[in-house]
Amino acid sequence: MTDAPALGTLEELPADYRAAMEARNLVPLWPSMRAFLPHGAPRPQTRPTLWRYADVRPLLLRAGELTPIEKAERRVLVFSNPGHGLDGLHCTGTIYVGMQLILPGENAPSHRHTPAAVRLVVEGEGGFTIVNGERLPMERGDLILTPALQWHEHIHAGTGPVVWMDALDLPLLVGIEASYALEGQKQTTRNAPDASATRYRRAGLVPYSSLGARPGPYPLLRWPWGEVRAALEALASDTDAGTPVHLGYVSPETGEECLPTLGFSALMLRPGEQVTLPRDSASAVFHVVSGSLQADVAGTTLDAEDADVIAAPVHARVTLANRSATNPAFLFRVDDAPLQRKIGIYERFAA
Ligand code: 1HN
Repeated sequence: MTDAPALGTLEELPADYRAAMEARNLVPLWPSMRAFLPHGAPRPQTRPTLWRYADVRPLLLRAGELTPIEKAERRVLVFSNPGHGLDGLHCTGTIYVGMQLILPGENAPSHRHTPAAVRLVVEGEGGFTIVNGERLPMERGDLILTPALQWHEHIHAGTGPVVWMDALDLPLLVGIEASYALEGQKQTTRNAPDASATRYRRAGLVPYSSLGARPGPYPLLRWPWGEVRAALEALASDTDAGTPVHLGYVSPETGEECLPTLGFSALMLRPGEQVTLPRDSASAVFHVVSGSLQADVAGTTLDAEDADVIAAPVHARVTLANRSATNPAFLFRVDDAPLQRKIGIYERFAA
């Protein structure tokens, strides 16, 4: 790369010229050109950051005592990346992540909004989400989609706290000034709970009636963890040590990522295994489903356990090492690769 010449500064310009521009809502580009368009690589504000569930859980449970659901609508603690300022609700530049608590008998009311969301269930039994009338059970490790503008509400019919991780493309929607929500009535559930996971029970098999038909955008709404884990274990048996055991969540109808902006994948680290993920241009958030690992994210070392969350900036090199010599570790990853692919900027780097 050649060294580009330094560009002129604002201070070099005559005061009267600057004042004349300002009065007419004009700004010269060259003083800020390099900040908006750094040479060689992006300069992300996102910092490699770890949130420990051991820290989050007591604060989330206390929110359950302090703030009734009616006063919260969604009782969530947001994993706010300090590189963006805590009020920005950024986990990365495009990805919002928080953890949500619902207590027995509570109902987080029905609404829909332009940001797309997913839930990854962390703990508790008896919770369920209703998406457009479909009742979806929430069990630990399950991935549940609530795509853009789909009605959704959460209900807890069991005992004990239920906690899940929410990931949304909220920062993106805020960035394009398109974020808003509509409140709704309690949904009437169809008499076919978890229908999408029943119809699309197994990869490679689709309802016959869907063959040749134009696929609906979101045929499958829930991926039970037990099936994801079994698929990872099967893949591990056919993957060389040191090669990532990594599965992507896709639409069973199109084979494409299941949401337009965010991508979801699951990783297994075999006992004692260390893997370096192929470096790419996407930003990502890792959630430990179970296990104990050491992550190196763009040169920052972070030790993570069950339910901890790690933010990785765009273009980061990520190495993951299972700290257990006897147990596998499982991770769930959210990234913005689908968005980057759609706008033609997704890159995979050689190292
Ligand atoms: C939202 O609608 C949910 O539906 C969770 O559970 C977190 C964060 C920001 C904006 C909307 C939910 C959210 C959210």
